[in-house]
Amino acid sequence: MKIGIVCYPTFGGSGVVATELGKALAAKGHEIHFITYSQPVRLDTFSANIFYHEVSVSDYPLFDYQPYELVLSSRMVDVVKNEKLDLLHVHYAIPHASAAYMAQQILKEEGIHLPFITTLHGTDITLVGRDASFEPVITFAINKSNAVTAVSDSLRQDTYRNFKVTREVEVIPNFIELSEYGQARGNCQRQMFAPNGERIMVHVSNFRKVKRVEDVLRVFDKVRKQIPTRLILVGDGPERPQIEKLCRELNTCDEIRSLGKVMNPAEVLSVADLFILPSETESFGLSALEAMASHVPVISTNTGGLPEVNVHGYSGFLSDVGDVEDMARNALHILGDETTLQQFKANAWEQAKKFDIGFILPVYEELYERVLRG
Ligand code: GMT
Repeated sequence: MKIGIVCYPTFGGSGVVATELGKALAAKGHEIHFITYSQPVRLDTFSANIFYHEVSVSDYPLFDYQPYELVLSSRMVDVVKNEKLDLLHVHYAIPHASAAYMAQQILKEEGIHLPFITTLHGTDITLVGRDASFEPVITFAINKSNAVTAVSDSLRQDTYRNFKVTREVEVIPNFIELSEYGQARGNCQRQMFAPNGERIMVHVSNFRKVKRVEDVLRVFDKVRKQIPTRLILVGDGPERPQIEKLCRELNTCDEIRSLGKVMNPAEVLSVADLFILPSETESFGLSALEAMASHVPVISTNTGGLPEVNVHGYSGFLSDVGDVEDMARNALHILGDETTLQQFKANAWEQAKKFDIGFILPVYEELYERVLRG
């Protein structure tokens, strides 16, 4: 099949999932065309089956806001016609689903049938998309998609709850290429972060409010008072200054390493003992799955799709949003003795196996074939 993939090319989970999906489809012989405003960060391999088409918005002085969505639709039309694509798969509804609908209508005028599939990832439904400034367009674009998928059952339910969606939303969970994760990866070594054999906690996110990174620091502060532990922060975003301020207040800066945006978090995760994700809402929690694939148990909240990924008392623990006492208690239980830690590490890996791309890729292929059959 010739498939166009539209996504955010950034470090965010939706872009990572879209890129990894495209890479895996290309490896199976499909021709994949990424249509994005810059090279996707995880598009780091050469493949004869992968093509990249940049969406470039020119800066005309009339516009206070550049009409990206129109340029995207035009680019979709151009690529579909010239590369003879069979279908488009758009990741994150805003504005990709409505841009795809517009492209579909333009192509229809020219006698070209272009089905498109929309994958909902989370904040497009649970936060941003719910806003009245987006809601009617999102509802329309979801209903007009030829197929709609959500990355968890929780997100599927949120979609029905928040929007007047009249069509079926299928759940296809996120996935990982298990072989790309594991212990002792790249140049990363435990001694770099924990020179005296301390335990290592890791948090990976885009440092937006929804991630509650302050809770990471508060849990870490409680844990390090009982067990020598170091914290590695991976990622960057608007909450970073707030986090730096809090680590000074808690006097923990010397025990925290902030690595900023990291191209391959698997390397950092390979030296970790515990992952922490205290999000306010999380439709899936891809970073938690990446941790588990690296044999790292997860302390997370019980919100959104997280219970579908992290199994309470097995691959880690789930707590109510904001309950840092409970998260710290659970972290101390896991890190407290070597036998318990090794058991949770093994369980985390077992749980991650269920999301291996080998199981999920055929589900997407079957969906594409079904959509093409009409
Ligand atoms: O977590 C983010 O803020 C980024 C966002 C994205 O769209 O890139 O992540 C969402 O999609 C990921 C991939 O499907 C999910 O793993 C995340 O849980 C989801 N984020 C939220 O729901 C907050």
